[in-house]
Amino acid sequence: MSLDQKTIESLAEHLENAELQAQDVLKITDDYPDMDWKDAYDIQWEIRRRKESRGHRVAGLKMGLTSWAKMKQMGVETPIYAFLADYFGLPDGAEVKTDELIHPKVEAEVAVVTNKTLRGPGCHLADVMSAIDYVIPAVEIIDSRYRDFKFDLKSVIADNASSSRFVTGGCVKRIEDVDLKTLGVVMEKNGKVVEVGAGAAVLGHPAASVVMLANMLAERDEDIPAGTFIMTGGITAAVTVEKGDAVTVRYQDLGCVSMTFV
Ligand code: OOG
Ligand code: MG
Repeated sequence: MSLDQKTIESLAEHLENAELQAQDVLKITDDYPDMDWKDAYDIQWEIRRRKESRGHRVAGLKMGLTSWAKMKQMGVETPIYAFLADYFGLPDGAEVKTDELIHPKVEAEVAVVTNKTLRGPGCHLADVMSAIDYVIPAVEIIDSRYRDFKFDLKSVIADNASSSRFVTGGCVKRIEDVDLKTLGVVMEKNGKVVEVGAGAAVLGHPAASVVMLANMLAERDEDIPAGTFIMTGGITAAVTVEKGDAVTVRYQDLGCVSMTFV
């Protein structure tokens, strides 16, 4: 750890205010080039603590930068995790309030819901497969608080991995009725196909993303509680959206998730 507790708290406040006021900021490593990985996650966990202390609940967890398309787009090559606050969640067909966001992008993801505690280290694919109850189509709306969506890994971890909104929809299926690896997705913006992909883009299999999450959380002596909603990471590159845009993502055998930006 290279930052003291006071600095962790003030950086958490700084980044959370940027989120709440939809105001971009400079990446924090510009001012704190020596911060380490633990500092970065400490800031994220402090943002989580701040929200919970105001009565918000954690709606789930997410992994980010789990596909090559995302890593290449953002210029970083390590997956990261973050949390989802209750007010991030929107229903299918939602009107997303663009004025509450800085420069939103959408990502096609598959989410899962667990039914057992998952704890690393040493968590593996079979543990995760036997702990997933349901698969839910989900579209994440990310919104980096950093100017021009430019950051390095430590800055983006501290910024809760750009988490901002997510929309669930389509049909929920039991894990045994879905092949997560070959699951196809088609993203359309204003009626035109803009991205296509399959589940295997996420670390070879979306459940591998949950394996990694359990093992990363173990480094902080945390686990994934039973009943956790987990978004496994964008399958394709993220797509920029603006006020007036309509987005639909079609999931093979799982229906669609749609939203408009108002
Ligand atoms: C970081 C968040 C990435 C994903 O699914 O890969 C993410 C970012 O690209 O801003 O949520
Ligand atoms: Mg995402």
